[in-house]
Amino acid sequence: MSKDNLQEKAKHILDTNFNEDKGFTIPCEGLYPFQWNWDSGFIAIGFAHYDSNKAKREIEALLSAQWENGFIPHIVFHNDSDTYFPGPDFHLSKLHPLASKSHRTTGMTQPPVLGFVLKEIYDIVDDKEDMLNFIKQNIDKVFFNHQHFYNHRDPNQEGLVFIYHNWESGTDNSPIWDDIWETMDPPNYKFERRDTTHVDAAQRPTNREYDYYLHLIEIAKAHNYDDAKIAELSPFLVQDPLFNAMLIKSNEALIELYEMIGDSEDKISTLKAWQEKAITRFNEKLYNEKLGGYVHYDLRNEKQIEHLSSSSFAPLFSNIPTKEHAEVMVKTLIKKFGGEDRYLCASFDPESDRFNPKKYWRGPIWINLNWMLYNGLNNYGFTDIANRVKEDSITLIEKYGFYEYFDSRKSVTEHAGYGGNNFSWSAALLLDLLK
Ligand code: 9WN
Repeated sequence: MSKDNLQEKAKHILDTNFNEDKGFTIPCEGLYPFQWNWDSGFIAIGFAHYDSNKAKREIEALLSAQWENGFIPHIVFHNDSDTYFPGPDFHLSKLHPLASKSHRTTGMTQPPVLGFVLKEIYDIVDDKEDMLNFIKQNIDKVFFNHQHFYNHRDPNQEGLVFIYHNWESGTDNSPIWDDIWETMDPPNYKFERRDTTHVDAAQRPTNREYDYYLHLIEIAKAHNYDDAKIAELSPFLVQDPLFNAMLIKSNEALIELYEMIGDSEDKISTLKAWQEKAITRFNEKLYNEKLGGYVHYDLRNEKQIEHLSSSSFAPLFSNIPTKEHAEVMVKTLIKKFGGEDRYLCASFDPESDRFNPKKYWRGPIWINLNWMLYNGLNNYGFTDIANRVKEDSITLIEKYGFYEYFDSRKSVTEHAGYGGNNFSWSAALLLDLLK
């Protein structure tokens, strides 16, 4: 497919998935029928390339469901749909006294991309004045969101925030969580999966995995989604390098934007203080010398989770590693993830016995992680390998279509685009890669 055709197809997907009435974009028809937090951020970047009004509406729709304490939820149920489980009646966000009064949402969040998304879309659009006005109207809401993280999700006040659910990580059934599941013994819940009516069950989590996912929510609900109680009681309490890298990248973007807006010295110095503490602690606590990359930290059991995944390289996007560590990370990436027989970048260590090339976050390639990796490698001047990540992403979409995830093995002869089709962020970020 020519570059023009690919771009037209990508725009068509985004426009089709956009809900004109409510002003947001579904990630994928049937499989994900609501507004998802970090999806919306990536989607807005795609829209900024050809329809800045939709980019703005996307962000406004997400922020319209911000809680009164600054929290931005992971799903906003603007609309009714019975094609997804668990829906609003399961999540019951209203249990939290400061939950949005206007929208039903979940009581968990997702990687905080909004800050850097505002900066990206500002850089993309032609009408800078118009976009800066939009940013002025919304930036304090994002700042408030970061403040909520540092006040409520960092019990040690060390600059790193926790997630209490694998769905907050965005990398839902990564093998990283397997050891945590071993510490839990939830009941066998009765529920009706909807995802496996849209997608081959072999590409999705197991029912037993859903028991863990639901159980974590039940614990949070039993305490009205109170962060302090969750920090005390949740068996899943993790400092995730991807999540924290997104927050740090967003802090950096907010500083740049507030500098452009002017008259924001207090917020800038608060952001700079968060940044310094966060980056220092991130490097002390999440870097793993033996593996040559960043890993997750299990805050409940006080230990690093020693596995490499695509999240291990996300800190490059946020300028967190030293130059020396970045060089080691690139060697790790090439050696473990980047053999000649593979497209970059598998979501989990292909040398691990937990690697599964077809199953959701247990191995396949995701375009949003590739997009970060591409930009991160470029940040540090590793342009050859950055271009390889970009070319691989384009090749996979050209070959298989705008799927949710892809097989990293070049040897596969059958169709190797998995999960949902016409997937919004694959389309949006392709537009950005082709710019
Ligand atoms: C749960 C929407 C979301 C993405 C996540 C991805 C998947 C949901 C699910 O879809 O998660 O949030 O039901 O599987 O893992 O990253 O935001 O695209």
